Amino acid sequence: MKSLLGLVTFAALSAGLAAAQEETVPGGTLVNACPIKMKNGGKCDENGNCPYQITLPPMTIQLPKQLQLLEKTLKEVQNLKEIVNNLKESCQDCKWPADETGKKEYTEDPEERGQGNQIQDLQSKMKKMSISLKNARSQITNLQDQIEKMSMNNVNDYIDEKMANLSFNADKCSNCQLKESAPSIQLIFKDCSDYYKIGKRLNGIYHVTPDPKNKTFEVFCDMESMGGGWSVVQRRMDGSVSFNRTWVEYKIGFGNLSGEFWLGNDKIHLLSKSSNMMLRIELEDLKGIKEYANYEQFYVGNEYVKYKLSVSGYSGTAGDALHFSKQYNHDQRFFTTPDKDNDRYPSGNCGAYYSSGWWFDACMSANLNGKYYEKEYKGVRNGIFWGTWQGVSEEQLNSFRQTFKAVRMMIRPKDFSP
Ligand SMILES: [Ca+2]
Repeated sequence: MKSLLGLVTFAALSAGLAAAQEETVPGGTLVNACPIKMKNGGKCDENGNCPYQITLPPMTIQLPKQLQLLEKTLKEVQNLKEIVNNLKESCQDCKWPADETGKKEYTEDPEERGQGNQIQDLQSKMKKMSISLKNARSQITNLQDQIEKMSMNNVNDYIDEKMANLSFNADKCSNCQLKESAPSIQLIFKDCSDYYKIGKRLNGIYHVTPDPKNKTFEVFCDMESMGGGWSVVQRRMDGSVSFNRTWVEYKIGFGNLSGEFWLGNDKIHLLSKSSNMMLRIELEDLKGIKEYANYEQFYVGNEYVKYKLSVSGYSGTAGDALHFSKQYNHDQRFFTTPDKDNDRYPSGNCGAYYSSGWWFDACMSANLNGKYYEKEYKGVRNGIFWGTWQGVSEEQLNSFRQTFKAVRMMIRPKDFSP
């Protein structure tokens, strides 16, 4: 009974295998398709029932076509897994765009949480940066306001100062021509020519402010000679004032504006800086001969450049003694006083030798601040000197020295027209 069952089972299995083989190998011939061997496998019992042994050949099971898809799918799944892993890895390194508005929603995924933290850090940094930017912007605005206020204050101060100056002048000159002859109100009087422009025609002392950043000071104005409007910077007329002075005295000025004086290097600097100035030098010798020298351009630097002289564009009758020769040239020379040697004479101080403060070369062809002699003199030529004056070149060592009764230096804007 058992053997029969076994046979039936075998037959079914065999048939199934054959069917499967037939199906997977269409059109193929199956030679010895199933070489199954069955034989007696031991001793038989009393009833004659013998054990059977079945030998099966190595088995290859062909699966249905559809099952192939499984493998494909598996591969695809594997690939997908790899891609996802790669994506995850690359996403950990990736940088999120710094966008304030693009807020990311956070999940419980630890990896995503890590990325979320990074974004949070970035966002807080962005926030801080934008706050400090805003602060900087408001600070800049404040500063701008302050600058505007400051400049406005300066202008106001300046106007106040001018108004005070004006009213001071108006009070002082209640009898002068200011009120009746002022065709227009002018706040700034940089030099004498500005007073001339408002109708001032009297010689005298006026207050000028060539540089609003510096103080107003007095200057003697010649409103009558050569068209007027002249600011006088030096005058010699009677020898009442010594010009043998120190650096500081020449710096601030000395003498009497109504008589003999040196206006002061600081003031001369400011006046010559305020406009393009021309210089006029007038000389009168003991015989009463009058000559003049005009220079189209005149400028004196400040104390830091030792009041360096720039002078050019000569015309006149007295000769160009300031540019006498290559050897004697006062243009582009520094100011020297007996106590401050800025000259080009290496063996000594020209100012000390000639008792004067002047733009000495090594040493001079002109010196309008020399000693005032009332008559011709002998010896060291330390008197007022103008090297191109008639007769000077014929002077012998022991002959009398030429000198001057009156000298003055005055300046006026080059573009001034009376
Ligand atoms: Ca020297």
